[in-house]
Amino acid sequence: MESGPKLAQVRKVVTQIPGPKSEALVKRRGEAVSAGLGMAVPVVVERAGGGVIIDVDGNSIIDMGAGIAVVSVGNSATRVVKRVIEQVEAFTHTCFMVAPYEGYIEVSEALNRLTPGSHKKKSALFTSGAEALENAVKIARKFTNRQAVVVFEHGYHGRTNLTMGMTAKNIPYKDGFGPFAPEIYRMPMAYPFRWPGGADACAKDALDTVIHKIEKEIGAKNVACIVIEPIQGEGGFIVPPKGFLPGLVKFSKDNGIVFIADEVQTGFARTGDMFGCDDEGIVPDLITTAKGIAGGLPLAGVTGRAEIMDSVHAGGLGGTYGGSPIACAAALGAIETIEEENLVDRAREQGKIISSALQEMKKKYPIIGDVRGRGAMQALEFVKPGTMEPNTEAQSSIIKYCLQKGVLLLSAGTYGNVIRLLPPLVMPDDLLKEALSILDEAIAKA
Ligand code: PLZ
Repeated sequence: MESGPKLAQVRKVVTQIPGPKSEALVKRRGEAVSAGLGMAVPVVVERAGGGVIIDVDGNSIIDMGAGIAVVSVGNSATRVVKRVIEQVEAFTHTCFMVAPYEGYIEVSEALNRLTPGSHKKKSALFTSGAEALENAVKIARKFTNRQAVVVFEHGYHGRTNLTMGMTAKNIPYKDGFGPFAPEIYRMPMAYPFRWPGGADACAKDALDTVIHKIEKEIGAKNVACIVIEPIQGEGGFIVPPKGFLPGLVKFSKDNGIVFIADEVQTGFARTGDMFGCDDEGIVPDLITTAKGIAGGLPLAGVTGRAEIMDSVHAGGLGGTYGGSPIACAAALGAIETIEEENLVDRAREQGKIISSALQEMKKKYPIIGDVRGRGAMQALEFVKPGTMEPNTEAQSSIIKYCLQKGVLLLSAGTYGNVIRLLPPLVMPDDLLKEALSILDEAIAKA
């Protein structure tokens, strides 16, 4: 492998985790950094490469979060590093709206080529996922000359004012931060595990309910866009049942509504397809991307039908840093890595290893209510045995146990009872299996 992990791909625990150096730095953090910032693990990073994180105490920790689905190509991936260095030496910034550069154009071409659908597409680049969502909504409103934005329960779209309003969960994202932007309507989500009428009825019932609510409560002709994650990320890796997304796409098309797929978390090979939409072959009008696009540098995109993307007046979109040349260079390195190293297939292979391990665990442990996801984006939902009651205690004790053993896991879910697996796609199989066996051990202990 040309773009390989530079650090030894091993788990190695040499101190208690967190170790003394991490503890000291976390203390300093507490003095210097706003208490408003969360911290999934109190472990301070010194280096990271491939599928491991080395902390300041010398522990080598298996990274099952990839910085929330960002470093899918691995941390400090060779092609990303090389292109970024070349770019930094050439120039660091001109602002694309002042004087353009090829990297931005090339990333846009790649997005137009890789995203679902063979129609004529165009792109615009931004810095964060939330900013991509903001702009997708701006574009949809301008194109349709309508205002209403339809989103879903358990959805997550960001922390800016508009995207906070679009995000479902109050704590920690919204509490006390209102007022939120108007004209945002939240619909029931097709969540098979918790659908009142049962998983089999979920797709049809949910679709009927959503359409009914849009027609009766908003009026379809007032809806600018429907925004949905093909698999909900922060909400707990909720996979809508087959038929739900195609039904929404059809309803959107029939009613002149812009269908926006938020692929910030699902995009770029994560789910075992290049995009989450590919699984059912749906073609969104607009698609938002970020995270996995650029191997850790801040970049985001909105890509979609040329006539929609071009409906905005010149100068209506932009930002000082959007599509920074350095982030674009990183994206070109990341996209090259994904394509040349077949990371889509790799996500599928990891997916097989993960789902067989998780299904085995589900048979053994009654606290596992549900196993779900696709490819390298899978999760466990914990319940109190024999009930549907969320088991948050189990979730947090399992995450703690794994961290002490040198495995970093991320939480998720509206009810705080989901553990999600998002390994870098370049992680070697043996390391992935080791992480899964420690997870198994942790669940047995819980
Ligand atoms: N849309 C689907 O997953 C970011 C949030 C981490 P930004 N998810 C991680 C946190 O707690 O802030 C996300 C996402 C989906 C949009 C976003 C927003 O992307 O790059 O964090 O703005």
